[in-house]
Amino acid sequence: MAVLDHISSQEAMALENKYGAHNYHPLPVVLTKGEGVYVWDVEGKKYYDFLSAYSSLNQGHGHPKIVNALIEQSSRLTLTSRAFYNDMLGQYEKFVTQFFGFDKVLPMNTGAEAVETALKICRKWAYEVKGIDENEAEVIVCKNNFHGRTTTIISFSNDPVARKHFGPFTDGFLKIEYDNLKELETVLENRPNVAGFLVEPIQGEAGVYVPSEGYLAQAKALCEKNNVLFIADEVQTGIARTGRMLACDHENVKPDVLILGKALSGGVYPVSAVLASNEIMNVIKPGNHGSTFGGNPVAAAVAMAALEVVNEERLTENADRLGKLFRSELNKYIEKSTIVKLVRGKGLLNAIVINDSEDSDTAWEICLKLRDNGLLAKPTHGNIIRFAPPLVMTEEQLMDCITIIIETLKHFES
Ligand code: IF1
Repeated sequence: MAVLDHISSQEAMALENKYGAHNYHPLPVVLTKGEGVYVWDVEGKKYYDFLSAYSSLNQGHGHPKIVNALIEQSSRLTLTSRAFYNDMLGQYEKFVTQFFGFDKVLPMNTGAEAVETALKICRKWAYEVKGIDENEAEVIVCKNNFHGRTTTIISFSNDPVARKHFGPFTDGFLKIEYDNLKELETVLENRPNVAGFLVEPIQGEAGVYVPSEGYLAQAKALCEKNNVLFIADEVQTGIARTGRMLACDHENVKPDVLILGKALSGGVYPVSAVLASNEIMNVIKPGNHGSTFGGNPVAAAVAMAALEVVNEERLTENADRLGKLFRSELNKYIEKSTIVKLVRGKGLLNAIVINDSEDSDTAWEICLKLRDNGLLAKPTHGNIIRFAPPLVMTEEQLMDCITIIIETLKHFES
């Protein structure tokens, strides 16, 4: 089939609506090009991207260094499967483990696959190292978590839309309240078969919910005391997004098991990873786990380039500095606002809470108006709007975006 080189927004949306499964409700805008912090729709209108594909495009759209890595590697060798060695994987494994300070990495493709991988490693470690009886291992998770879409992962979600009619579910998960150390301590003390604690350092889907200061450090200490693995899902919060390389770095916490995805490839290619010590990772033996595409040479080349860009362009510092500016400018506006309750977040992972009922469509209407005014963002959980621009943004661009956001919000003030 010939691909049309021009198609209108209406035509593109009609095609998706007719031929695609209806598993999303996108903002009506059809994008065709991206560069840095900008994207363009098929009619040529330019926007600031304030979602960055859910924090995947930290390095910005079309970063030349990452795209070149993709082009060069894909014209030489794309895939070997893990049935054979390739000349890129080992180099990437050395690079990524040294970059994050772990002994070993297990490469996968999507965030959900990496979460599944971490859970399998944790269970196997529980039986073979910790000494829990077969099939008795439990993993603690938090209410309102988001870790992906597989059957096991939705088994411990409490989002009815994500779960309904997908059962039966996987056993072995204990749900506790997020940001509640007391409950974590109680469960750890009363359940001897707990093997791991899986946690998002900031809950993204729940509405960019930042836990109390000290939560991660104390949770890690409680896990250590009880010989339980602290498993950090940094798929969304990792790779400079929150103003540190990892969100756990804010509290100097080193997870036992680290899960990465999204911006590990700069949004260029699906690349995810699980990192851990030799003691933990060595429970995995040939045949226990794998993936056809996991650790392929293109992923290896792209991820190395994407991580180099983060350091070369000091994206961590930029996210930290611009994030503070963003929240302080918005807070000045919120003081006098009736439509916005608050802004929260860390680095350039932020959200505003709209002063309206959970089921109102105000946040959606605001996002439509933001789009008209040249900025793309998406509501989460009804009345919350997430703001996560690429980290390559300049201060001048951010100030321009703040003006757009504030001018848009003014339309909705009563
Ligand atoms: C969608 C949210 C973001 C994640 C964490 C694992 C995964 C994700 C912490 C799975 C994925 C996504 C997927 C996306 C929406 C999105 C999301 F709104 F649902 F919460 F980013 F904020 N761990 N998050 O956030 O990674 O398998 O998708 O690669 O469309 O479902 P994946």
